[in-house]
Amino acid sequence: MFNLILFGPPGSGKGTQSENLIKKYGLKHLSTGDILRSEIAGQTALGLEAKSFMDKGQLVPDEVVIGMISSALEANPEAAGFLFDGFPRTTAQAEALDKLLSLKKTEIAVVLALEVSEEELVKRLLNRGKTSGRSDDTSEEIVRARIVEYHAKTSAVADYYRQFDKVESIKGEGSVDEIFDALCKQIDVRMEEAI
Ligand code: B4P
Repeated sequence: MFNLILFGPPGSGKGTQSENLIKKYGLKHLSTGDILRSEIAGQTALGLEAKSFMDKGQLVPDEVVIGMISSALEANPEAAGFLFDGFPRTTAQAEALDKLLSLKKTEIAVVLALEVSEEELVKRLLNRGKTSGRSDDTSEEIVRARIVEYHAKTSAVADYYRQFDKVESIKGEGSVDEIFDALCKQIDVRMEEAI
């Protein structure tokens, strides 16, 4: 099994690149943002709780997203590997993920960290907000709150994986194709090592 984390601040291109990477490598895409938005669309109790945090640009509580990922892993026993997109976003989530994967006798092979300047992030998200219908992309105040939340709680996740030498930083500015090629190079190296 080959599992990777696509890491980076909101708007860094995680969702965009994940779509292409899962096709090339046959991995199962697990995006906590997508799962939460589908819970909101279905007006479930979980979705209603999550919406109150997402609309303010805050992270949803750890126990909610860890439970979601645990169920998703159980629901995909035949997967060749997982691409985690937008998860883990706190050190507690990273530790929980490591435990869940070790129960399945597997682990994270690599964390690919997309690096993008703050002004570019704000520009991309507000631009997407014009058409996406995502309420967290429409106001600059909420977009900036998400970036603050990233620095306060999420950037530490990269430090957590650095201690295991699993982080590769990738320049996340440039064309989608250029960034895709840079990501694939790193994945191919780690896949070679895993054989
Ligand atoms: P997510 O759904 O994960 O969304 P995101 O961080 O905003 O980034 P996304 O990956 O979708 O966007 P992308 O960079 O691809 O999270 C939303 C919210 O859910 C969070 O704020 C939080 O409240 C909650 N949540 C999710 N997971 C959680 C967790 N684990 N714990 C707690 N809470 C959680 O793309 C952005 C834009 O950039 C797009 O318009 C795209 O077209 C554009 N773009 C991409 N690549 C580009 C490039 N190279 N050049 C120019 N534009 C580009």
